[in-house]
Amino acid sequence: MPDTTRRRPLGHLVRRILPLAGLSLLLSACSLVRIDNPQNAWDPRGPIAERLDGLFWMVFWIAVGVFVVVQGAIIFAVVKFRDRPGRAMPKQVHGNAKLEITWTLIPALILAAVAVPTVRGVFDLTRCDSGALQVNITGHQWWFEYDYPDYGITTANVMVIPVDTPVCASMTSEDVIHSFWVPALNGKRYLIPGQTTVLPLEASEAGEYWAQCGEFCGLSHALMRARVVALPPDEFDAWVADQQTYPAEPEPGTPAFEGLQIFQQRGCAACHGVNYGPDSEFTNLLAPDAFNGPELTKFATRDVFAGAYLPRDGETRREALAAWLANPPDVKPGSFMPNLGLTQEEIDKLIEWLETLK
Ligand code: HEC
Ligand SMILES: [Cu+2]
Repeated sequence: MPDTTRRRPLGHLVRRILPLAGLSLLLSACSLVRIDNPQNAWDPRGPIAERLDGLFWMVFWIAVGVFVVVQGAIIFAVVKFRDRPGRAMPKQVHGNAKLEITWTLIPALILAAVAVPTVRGVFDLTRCDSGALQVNITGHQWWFEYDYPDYGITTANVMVIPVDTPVCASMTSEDVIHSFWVPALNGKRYLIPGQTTVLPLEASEAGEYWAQCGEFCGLSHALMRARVVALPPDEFDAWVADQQTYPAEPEPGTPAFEGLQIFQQRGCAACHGVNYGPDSEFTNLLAPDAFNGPELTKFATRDVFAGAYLPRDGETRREALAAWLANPPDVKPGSFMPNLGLTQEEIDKLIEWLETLK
């Protein structure tokens, strides 16, 4: 007979503790205390996202209640009716119509109660107020374009909105299905070629909100990011006024001027629009609709580019631009901006010029 009274070996203890320690580590990783994650869906910053968040927590606490009651009943039954020597079979309830109707009805009522605010929310959260600021969003592999039809502004990557103002995004895609997701402001919604979907957004605090394409859309899907910047109304008006101006033309003989010439000679203008205004001696360089890249007229006013992926952490804007112009598909796999085989000198001049576009 083995001696069962001897102390348990240390290995046994470790085997028991390790999974528990692992589990608590895992749980702390998704801890609610850590809300500095910029794409945290539990950190609403506007009335629409707050409503979603409220729905989530309502369902969560109802589920917690159900869990506690059901698990409690199971544990109670397991302990109370456990098999013991000499114990008779407990009373059986199978076929008890009253009981079965009760425990079918209770979950049905709970689900109905959850359904009312949920279904109402589903419709409300995809409908715009009539007075909302209109922004048209077009998805491209792999960046978002924003048009403000009321202001005649076209921009990319950074969507600027006024704080405390309902915004209505009308969205479509030029290529494949994308999805626009700003967790702090609303849930995600598809951008579908040939269709228009609608996503209301509203920020109640000024700030920068991170967004991400939420639908796998090809090689650089994970690098298809965006920023939503919410500004106080006066700063928003100033932004609009600034975006409506044309950039200053570069002085002939400067590196920036040569950069503009390289832009024209190297075929960049086939994909990118740059507009110096109707009175400019430079031709209006607006790109054709087909296969277009981001509008560059106000490029230097955007602090992130290439789908809000650049500059990367620890990289200056110039370093990021140099890496991008040298070999875009190397920076963003599959990028539809080709490697144009630019020399370092051309890249430097192009950067000088690009930074005048404000
Ligand atoms: C065949 C089309 C095409 C050509 C030619 C092209 N680009 Fe691009 N460019 C793109 C596309 C598409 C993107 C967006 C890529 C992404 O973010 O995935 C882009 C992005 C950029 C960006 C970042 C803009 C932003 O706001 O995100 C800059 C700057 C840029 N291109 C400059 C140039 C310059 C300078 C040239 C010429 C040397 C050039 N491009 C030639 C298609 C093109
Ligand atoms: Cu996408």
